[in-house]
Amino acid sequence: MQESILLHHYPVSPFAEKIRRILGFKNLAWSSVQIPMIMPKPDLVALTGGHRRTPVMQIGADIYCDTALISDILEHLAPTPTLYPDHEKGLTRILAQWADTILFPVAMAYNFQPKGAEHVFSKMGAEAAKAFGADRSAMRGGAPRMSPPEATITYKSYLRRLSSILDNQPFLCGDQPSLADFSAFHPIWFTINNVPHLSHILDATPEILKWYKRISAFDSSTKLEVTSSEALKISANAKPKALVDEIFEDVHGIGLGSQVIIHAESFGVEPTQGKLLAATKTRFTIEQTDPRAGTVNVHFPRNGFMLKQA
Ligand SMILES: N[C@@H](CCC(=O)N[C@@H](CS)C(=O)NCC(=O)O)C(=O)O
Repeated sequence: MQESILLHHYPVSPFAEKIRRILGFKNLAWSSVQIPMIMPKPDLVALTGGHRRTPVMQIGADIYCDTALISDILEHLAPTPTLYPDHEKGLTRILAQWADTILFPVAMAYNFQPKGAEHVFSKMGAEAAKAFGADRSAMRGGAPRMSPPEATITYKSYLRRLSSILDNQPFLCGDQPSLADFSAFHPIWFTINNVPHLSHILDATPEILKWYKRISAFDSSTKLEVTSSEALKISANAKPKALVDEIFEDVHGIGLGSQVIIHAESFGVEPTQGKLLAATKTRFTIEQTDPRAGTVNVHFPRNGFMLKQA
């Protein structure tokens, strides 16, 4: 029997929304584990061994970090409807990566301009808002954010580019939805849902609003809430799944079985340490043990992550 999918996330996380919508698109049942928006995240980190970004997917004692990898795992679990239409596989991944790494920070710089930040923070209370600001600034390593005027003009230009694709087809890679749609959706979802008084930026691109409704139709609602301590018990009582036998792609000169450290290339670089079990052409797997989580396999995509000898 397939073990349940647990998504460790919080409601306002755009990257979590990307996965929630994909779960809806694929009609997969899942359980929600609410995690803190800022560090410390002791229960999440017990599972990941250090990685702190949101969301994280857990299936028994297998922990999947980063939405690029989570999307691949969901595709494997439920191949239809596909996220990677046959004729546009490369384009889908390239466009999804553009949306996650280029569109997303620009949209968030726009969303968090003072008028947007005030609105988001007013729901949190002063102390929580201060802690959130300090956490994110530490996470970015003090890197400056785009100024509001630059973010506005750039976001507008990116929206026009997306809109020009949607003039001729219902989804970004053609007649059917693909990963590219879910990646472009989540930053725009944040604008519409969390800073609605700034969503007039979308008025100039009505095709995007129509497309937004098409993606919103994939219902991602979930009924089961699982606490983070229950999630730890689930991993402690499970065994990681056997790894698929894939070619070991060693570009570092680090052998399987070595103690390694893996961390994101940029922002949120909290490392995970453990035993390297696999380094395939697309992913790393590390075994790590925690007194509460038990022995788990933590999986990362290769793109965007760095591996070192511990
Ligand atoms: N490349 C990552 C990016 C994830 C990301 O930036 N998530 C944000 C939330 S939307 C985050 O981790 N924020 C800090 C946190 O939640 O601690 C992915 O695709 O999963």
